[in-house]
Amino acid sequence: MRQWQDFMNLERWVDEMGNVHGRVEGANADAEALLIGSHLDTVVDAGMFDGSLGIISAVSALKAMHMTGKLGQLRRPVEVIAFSDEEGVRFQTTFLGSGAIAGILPATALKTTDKRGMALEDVLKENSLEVTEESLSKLKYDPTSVWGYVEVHIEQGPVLERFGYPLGVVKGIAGQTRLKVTVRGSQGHAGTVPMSMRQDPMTAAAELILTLESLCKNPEEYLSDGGQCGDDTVKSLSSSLVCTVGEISTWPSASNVIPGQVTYTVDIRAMDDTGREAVMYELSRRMYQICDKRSVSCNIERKHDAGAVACDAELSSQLKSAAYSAFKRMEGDIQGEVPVLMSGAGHDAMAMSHLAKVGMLFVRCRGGISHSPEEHVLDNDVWAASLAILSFLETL
Ligand code: HGY
Ligand code: MN
Ligand code: MN
Repeated sequence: MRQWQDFMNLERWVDEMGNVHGRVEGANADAEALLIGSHLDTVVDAGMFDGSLGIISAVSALKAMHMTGKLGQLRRPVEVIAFSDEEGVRFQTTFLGSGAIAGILPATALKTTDKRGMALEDVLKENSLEVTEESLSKLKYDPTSVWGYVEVHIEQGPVLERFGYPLGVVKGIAGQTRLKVTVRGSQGHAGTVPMSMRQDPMTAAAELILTLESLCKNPEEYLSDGGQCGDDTVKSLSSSLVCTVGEISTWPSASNVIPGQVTYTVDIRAMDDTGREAVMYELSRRMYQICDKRSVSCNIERKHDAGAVACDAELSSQLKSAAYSAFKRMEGDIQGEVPVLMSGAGHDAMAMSHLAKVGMLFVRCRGGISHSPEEHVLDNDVWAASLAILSFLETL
C-alpha cells in the first residue's frame, strides 16, 4: 500500500494506533474529506479478502485516476485509511484503529491486556508506536472536516451469490456484544470425587453454552413472558439473533483433574439493540441460576458493545448508482435491482458512524465463507468493486 501511495505521491503517514493513511487533496483542499478504507488485521486462520479488499479497491481506484491524470480533479480530499485492529482477536475489543479516528476509543483501552498480560500500549511501543492518552485524543478527526466514510467489504454471507450479483449495498450493520465468562468450581481428583459431590465448572459451562444456544435459536420461548421487550422486537430477533462461543479454556487442563476454572467467550449479534439487551438480561439471569444450582461461581465480563448502525440513505443510493455504472463498464449490463442487505458482520463503519455518515458496498464471496482460508472472491468481482469505487469518486 505504501508503494502505491508513493507511486501516486499521496501524502502518507502511520498514526500512533498503527493506522496507515494515504491522502490526496484534489481540486478543493478546504472541502470536507471523503474517508474510505477498511481494516488490515485479520482473525486467526483467516482468508485474504476480509478487510484487505476494502483497502486495495480504494487504492486501486485512486491509482486508476492517477494514471488517467484525473486525481487532481477530485472535488474533495480523499483519504484512504487502513485500520490497524478491527477484529479484536488479540485484546477481545474491536475497532482499536477506527475507534481512535472516530474519537470513541477510551484511553483505558491502552491498558487492555492480551492473554499473556501484555498491555496494548506496550505492544504498540514494541512496534515503535508511542501512544499516550494525550496523543490518542489528538487522533480524533474533527467531524466538520469529514464528508463521509465509505467501506468496501466482502459480504461474508451467501446472499449476493444466491442473487447472482457481484455487488450489493449495505442498509445497516447488526449490533454486537462480546462477553468473557469465567466459571469457577472446586478442582479435584478425577478418580476420587463422587459425581454427587462435584462442583465442576466444565459441565456447568457446557449447560451454560447449550442454554445460550437454545435462547438464541428460540428467543420467543424465553423473552415473550418476561416482558423485557415487545412482541415485535422478539419477532425481529428471531431473524437476526446469532450467538457464538469461539474460545474456551480450562485450568489446569489435565485429563485426570476436575477443572478449577473454565473461561469462554460469547459473541452475540442482533439488528435490534433493545432485543439484544433483553437477550443479555435473560441470558445472565439464567446463567446465575444454573451456576447456583451447580454450586459454582460465574463471572460475566462485558468486553465490548457496539450498537446497530444504519447506513446513510443518500450515500447508499450513490453507491448503488456506482455499482450500476461498474456493471455497465464490465461485460454486459446486469439486470434488475442491486441488492440491499443487512450486515451481521461488524465493520469499521460502525465506529466511523460516530464521526460521519457511512455507506458500505458488499462484494460477493464464494459460498459466503469468511474467517476461513476458504474465503474467495472472483477476480471479476474484485474488478467490479474497484470500478464502482472509481465511478463513485468520479461523481463525488
Ligand atoms: O466479527 C466480525 O463481525 C468482524 O469480522 N470483525
Ligand atoms: Mn472479520
Ligand atoms: Mn472485516
